[in-house]
Amino acid sequence: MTSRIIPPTPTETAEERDERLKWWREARFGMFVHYGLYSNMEGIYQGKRVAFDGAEWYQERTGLSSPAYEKLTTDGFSVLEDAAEQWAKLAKDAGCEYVVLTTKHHDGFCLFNSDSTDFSTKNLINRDIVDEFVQACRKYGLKIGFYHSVLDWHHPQYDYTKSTLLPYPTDERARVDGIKRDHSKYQEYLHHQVVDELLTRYGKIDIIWFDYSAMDFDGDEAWKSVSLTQNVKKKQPHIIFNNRLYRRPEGGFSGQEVDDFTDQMDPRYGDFVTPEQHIPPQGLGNVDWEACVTMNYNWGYSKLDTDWKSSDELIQSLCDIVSKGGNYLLNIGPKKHGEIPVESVERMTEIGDWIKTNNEAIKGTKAGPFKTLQEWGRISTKPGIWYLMIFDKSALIELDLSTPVKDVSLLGNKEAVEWIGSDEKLTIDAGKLSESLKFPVLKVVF
Ligand code: JFZ
Repeated sequence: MTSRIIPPTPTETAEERDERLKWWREARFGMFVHYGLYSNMEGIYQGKRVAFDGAEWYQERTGLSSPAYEKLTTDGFSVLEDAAEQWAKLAKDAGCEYVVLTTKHHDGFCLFNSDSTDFSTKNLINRDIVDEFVQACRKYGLKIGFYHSVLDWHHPQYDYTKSTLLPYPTDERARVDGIKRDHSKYQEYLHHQVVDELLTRYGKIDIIWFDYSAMDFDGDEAWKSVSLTQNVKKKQPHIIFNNRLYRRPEGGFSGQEVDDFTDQMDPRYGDFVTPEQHIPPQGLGNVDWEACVTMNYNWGYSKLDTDWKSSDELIQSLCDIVSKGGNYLLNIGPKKHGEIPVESVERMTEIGDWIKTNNEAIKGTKAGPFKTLQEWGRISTKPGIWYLMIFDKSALIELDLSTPVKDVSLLGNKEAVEWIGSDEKLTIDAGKLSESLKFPVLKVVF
């Protein structure tokens, strides 16, 4: 490994950065879409579930070579005429403010028309799915995010030998062993696709979500990240980007005992950090973060993965993340033709129904006022306002105050709320709130 190049400090001022990140910080909720050739397999290989998770890593999970993978997954691949429209509409109904689509995943297959490869929907089915996606998002007033894998299992010059930690399909490894590769050719390809194609041809793009780097291969060495980032910013100065062009935290993106994003919590590496399948228990202080999460165990659709989280759990996760100052990027993995699994539609719709009533407690709010979490639920805040998002409707809520309360009301409901307030304490018996409400939200005004 050559010595790491520390990317230059961004030239924008703190105020400019705040302005650029404003909509994203207020949004709080977005939808992730994992769709690609692997979706055509629906997580099944030779009649069996290909793996517990990682249906989108189908090529790696099966060990198929690129030609074998291509042959199997392109067979019968077709996309519903209005697939992108369905994804965008669901995001809107769910109360999302933005959607992030996999323009290319690790298998290298492009959902867009590219000058530099035939491995795309354009060549296969004469469709530019990215274009359709962009149009659909604009129709529904959603901000647009492009996920783009910097790993590429298909490009002939992508040199997997440079990292022992980034995955590469086993048979592919055998197939190409001994072949000299020029990784700089791959870097050119990557830059061209991101800067000259994805960020040039589709108008204003709001987020670029790169994926991903390893401890032994990242940043400028791996992706020429300094010029890539500069050129991205030149094309789309307002764009917001994650930090996965740089190495991930020591413990991985998920489940680490301590949320060690310390060497990543720096604007030089990106605008936000990306805990994955994991909500940092104490939040991440002043760092912008977005937890990306699946509804079952897989990002790509997996027919036999029927272990769906309940809508209640997902709504509670949203409240939890918002109460800790993060964003929630909740995934759908459309089926082979782009149809959204009915389970995902149900859950997104139920979240949307809850948000319709309680939008005010989510959008534009900041983390709660207390370090210790409340057992009965979560709190988000705006200046002079606390939103108590109640999970346990039998709880007796007691909160320490530093300013006396002026008023307490129930979002989406006119019924009067009984509360007892002194200068130091607010007491509310949640058991007296209307029975029918799911996760009621009390608005406390100071
Ligand atoms: C990555 C992808 O591999 C995955 O398919 C999905 O797209 C997800 C959103 O992002 O997942 C990763 C990447 C790296 C690690 C874990 C999950 N890691 O290094 O711990």
